[in-house]
Amino acid sequence: MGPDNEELLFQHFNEFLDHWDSFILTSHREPDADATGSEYGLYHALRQLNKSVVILNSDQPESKFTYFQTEEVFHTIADTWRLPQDDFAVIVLDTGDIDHIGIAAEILFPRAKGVFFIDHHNIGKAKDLYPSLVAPDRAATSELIYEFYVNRGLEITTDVAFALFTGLVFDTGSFVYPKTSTKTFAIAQKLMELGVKPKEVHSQLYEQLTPERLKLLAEVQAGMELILDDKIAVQTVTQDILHRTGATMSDSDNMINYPLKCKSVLVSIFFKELDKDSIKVSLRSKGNYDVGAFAQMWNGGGHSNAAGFQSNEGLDQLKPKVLSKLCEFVQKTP
Ligand SMILES: [Mn+2]
Repeated sequence: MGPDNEELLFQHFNEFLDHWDSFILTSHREPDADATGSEYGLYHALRQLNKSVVILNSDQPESKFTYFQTEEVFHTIADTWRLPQDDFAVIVLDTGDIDHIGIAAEILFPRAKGVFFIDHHNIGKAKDLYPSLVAPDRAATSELIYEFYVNRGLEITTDVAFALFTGLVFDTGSFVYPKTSTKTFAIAQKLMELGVKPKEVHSQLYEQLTPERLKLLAEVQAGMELILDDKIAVQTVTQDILHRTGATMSDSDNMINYPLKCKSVLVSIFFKELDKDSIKVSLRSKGNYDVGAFAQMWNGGGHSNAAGFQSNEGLDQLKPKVLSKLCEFVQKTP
């Protein structure tokens, strides 16, 4: 997308803003650092433009994604009393897919007088249905919000600079993912000039692990097995391990992804013992190893590279059965 085209999109957005006095900002479920950074940025931009504005997401963001806020602005759709009494329009940030918004879409869309999407993803059908500012060549939605401040000549406070910088760092994997551009670095420079300390942002995002989670990680990885010529990685969390480490089951989130960093690993499987006869099994894969189809065989579901199922069998009975089927399944995949 050329810059001229982007300018036109900003013009559409400005026209949209002119129509309403009251706005609700929302984003995808489990809002991440780019979702919250761009929401926080746009919230303050619209306040400067004398608009009334509320942020209502389906889920409360993790605190590491909102550390930059100096006032409480992130609310969930459960706080419906915050819905404006008068007409309002909705601005959706950081997703182009209505299905990713969650319950907020079901409650907000029927009541909204207008809906506008601001996003940087290549996918999502919303741009065919609603007016939008979608720039797939941009590394983060936070970049677009920065450009909006420039476009309207608004003042970027240090808090907002931190928020937008956090979005940039997160969505670019600390300035290395493919969409990281010279524009990204130029924006990062401006935000630093406004007072952002990159080390502080990095520390808030990536150095907040609890000791319990670190101990859990050590135990889970110590128990990891590689089977089928190192093609399948198997990890397990038992109630015993949780007791020993003081961690909770949610502390094991994302640990399934780590083995995929290994060249030879094609499928990562993770067993969670919720209790003695309730086991949750998650699967992740690379390439054409369709773990969604595998999960369906066990009455579960998901996507081709991320899926799962649940069983009422004990870990000792279930695990060998699942692993032998999984080996067959991987061997059969062309
Ligand atoms: Mn994003």
